[in-house]
Amino acid sequence: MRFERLELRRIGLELVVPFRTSFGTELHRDILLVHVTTDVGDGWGECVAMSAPFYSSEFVDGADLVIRQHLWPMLTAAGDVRAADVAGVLEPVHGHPMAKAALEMAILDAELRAAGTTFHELLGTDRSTIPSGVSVGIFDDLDDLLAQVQGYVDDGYARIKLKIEPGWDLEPVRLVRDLIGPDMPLQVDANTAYNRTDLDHLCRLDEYDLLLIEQPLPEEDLLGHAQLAQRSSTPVCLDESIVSLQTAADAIDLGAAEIVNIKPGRVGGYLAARRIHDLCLARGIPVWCGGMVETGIGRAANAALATLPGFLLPGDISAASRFYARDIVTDPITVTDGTVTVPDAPGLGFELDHDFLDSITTSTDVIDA
Ligand code: OSB
Ligand code: MG
Repeated sequence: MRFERLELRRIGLELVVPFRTSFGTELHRDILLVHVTTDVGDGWGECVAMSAPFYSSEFVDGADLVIRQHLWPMLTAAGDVRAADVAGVLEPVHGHPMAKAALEMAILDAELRAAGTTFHELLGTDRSTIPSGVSVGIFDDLDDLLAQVQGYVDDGYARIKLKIEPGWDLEPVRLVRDLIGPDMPLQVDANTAYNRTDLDHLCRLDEYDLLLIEQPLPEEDLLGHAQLAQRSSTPVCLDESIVSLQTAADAIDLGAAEIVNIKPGRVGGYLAARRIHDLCLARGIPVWCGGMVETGIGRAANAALATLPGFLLPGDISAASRFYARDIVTDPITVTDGTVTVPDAPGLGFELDHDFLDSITTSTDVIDA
């Protein structure tokens, strides 16, 4: 396909409750949407970079800039490009996987819509539902945490993930385990908040029968994660450390990743995410789909991705209402009996609610090819 124009759209959305992790608290989201117009039609992508570089080095203003100044000019100079070519064309740019992923998404959406194909058809899968997990933030107060968790249990989620950090780990996990009972799947996510001197402490989580512990140590510390995996009966899962197929392969070989959280934005796109899935499936490493508090654009694509056979654990693909009072799509994700229905519309599987989108747009920039 040939590119005609790029629209960079920034939107503002409030979260229904503050989302606190070990790296910060979010209340207001400033999201970059990428809208590509081509000779075969148009498509949308969502950039998952957050406002500040606290989860990873990317942030939304930086992604916006690298797309304008570097990525889009490279794509338009490449001429006839298909979604499968995008990662290769952009390969000379180091890093910036979330910015690259957003562009690839929009091009993939355009390509699939033009062909009348759904994303799950492209992936070759036919599951119509996937299990839905919910990610629960850190609270000032244990009672507030328990009330939130109880609400999500009532909503029917298939598993609970608790954010932890030093000072907010054993006690909240014990109380939540008591609340939800022994059979409800429970896992924790530290977003790199610990270090190698904490391994004994982290092993004390073993008694709560967790599905996994996600990214307790810094993203570069594969060896530390391997040491924890040796000592702990709780499976070690990596999120931030997995930035490419290569790091996934190395982490698995080192024994640092017994489970992998796949986030398309973190690895440069949905097609790279698929390849990491394929590798993990071949190596017998279970994967699940992570979340980046996406709108209905990203969540639709995540739900389709999670139909691949290696996605053996519930993902962070919660209902739109978990984070947003109103989504930007006409058919927001809902959770029924702990599952999400996989979108079945051509493209990545969403239709935009243009009136609402326009009402929350904070800036629009159009760049011709
Ligand atoms: O570490 O999984 C994470 C959200 C933003 C940044 C990092 C993470 C998260 C989540 C997923 O926990 C929340 C969601 O999108 O449902
Ligand atoms: Mg995580």
